[in-house]
Amino acid sequence: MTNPFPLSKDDLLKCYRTMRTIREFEERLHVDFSRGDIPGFVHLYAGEEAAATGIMKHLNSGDRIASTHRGHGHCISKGVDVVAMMKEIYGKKGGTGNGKGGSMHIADLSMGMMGANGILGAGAPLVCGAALAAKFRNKGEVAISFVGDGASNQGTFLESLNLAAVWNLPALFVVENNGYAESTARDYATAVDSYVDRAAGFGMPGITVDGTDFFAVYEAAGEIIQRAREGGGPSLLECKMVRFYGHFEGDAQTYRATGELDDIRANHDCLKKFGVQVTAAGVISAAELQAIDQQVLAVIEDAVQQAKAAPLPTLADLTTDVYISY
Ligand SMILES: Cc1ncc(C[n+]2csc(CCOP(=O)(O)OP(=O)(O)O)c2C)c(N)n1
Ligand SMILES: [Mg+2]
Repeated sequence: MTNPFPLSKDDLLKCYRTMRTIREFEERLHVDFSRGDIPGFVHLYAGEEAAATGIMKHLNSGDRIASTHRGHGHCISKGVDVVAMMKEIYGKKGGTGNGKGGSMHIADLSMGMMGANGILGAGAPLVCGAALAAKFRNKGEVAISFVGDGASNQGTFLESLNLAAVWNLPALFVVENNGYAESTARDYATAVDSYVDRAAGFGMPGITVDGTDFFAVYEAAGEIIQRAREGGGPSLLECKMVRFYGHFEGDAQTYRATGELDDIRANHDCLKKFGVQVTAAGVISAAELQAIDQQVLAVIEDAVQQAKAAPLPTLADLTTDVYISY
């Protein structure tokens, strides 16, 4: 049997495991949040896994990313520990921010994950800084900013595109276009249809891909990341995608069309698509995928149990982790 894919079987299994880990992490948060177990606010990445995984597969720990309010998928695919993430979301000690940040402030600088961000468009200027540092270090590292379709209209994002182009930075700007900003449809609030056109307005290449197709994302991201590593400058990648849940947990989603969510799950599930592609090609069996599904469920259950058992931060913890010493 020949493998028609651009990745080895071992790598394909790893990517499937990453996508499945994101999915089960989010499915579990959905349940636990509705039970009232989780404090604060949670925005789920379920449905969008192929984008983060297809892009991050090209990155090393020296490459940096800046994430969004919907950041769990970016964190997991960049290699942040799921137990530390779960503890953080549960507001417990031992979390990535010792339980003081929650879902929208997960960061792990040791993995090049500069942070989720509750401020729309705030990651893009950070990525210009990280990419400028990478350019000076001259080791071929890149920095990637993720924004939603809504955040792509923020001034910070547009200024960052310009700055990255002017400075010819090894930066990549990923627009995760899931069609909505909260309840506002993308087409209602964004002047151009094509992000490729928008990229051209800043003098950089742009590519639009089906963000629910892992291989389409992997291929497009590979091309522009390689270009950035070789000094070719920044690019924009639009991933058209779907979100399985509401804007935030608790969103009644009255703005969705009738049948929209059923259609998304039935016809635009990136994990199902990946499964069909690799099994139809005879590279991976359904049993191999199911074995990973079972293993991932156990990993997530263990993360939740560890998070529940971990202590809450104390009053004294309020004054720690405030400043960083270099
Ligand atoms: C600067 C700023 N303005 C407004 C908000 C409130 N807000 C949070 S998420 C969101 C919608 C974001 O939509 P999009 O960028 O498409 O990302 P998605 O939620 O679809 O992943 C808004 C308006 C914010 N957090 N920051
Ligand atoms: Mg959106």
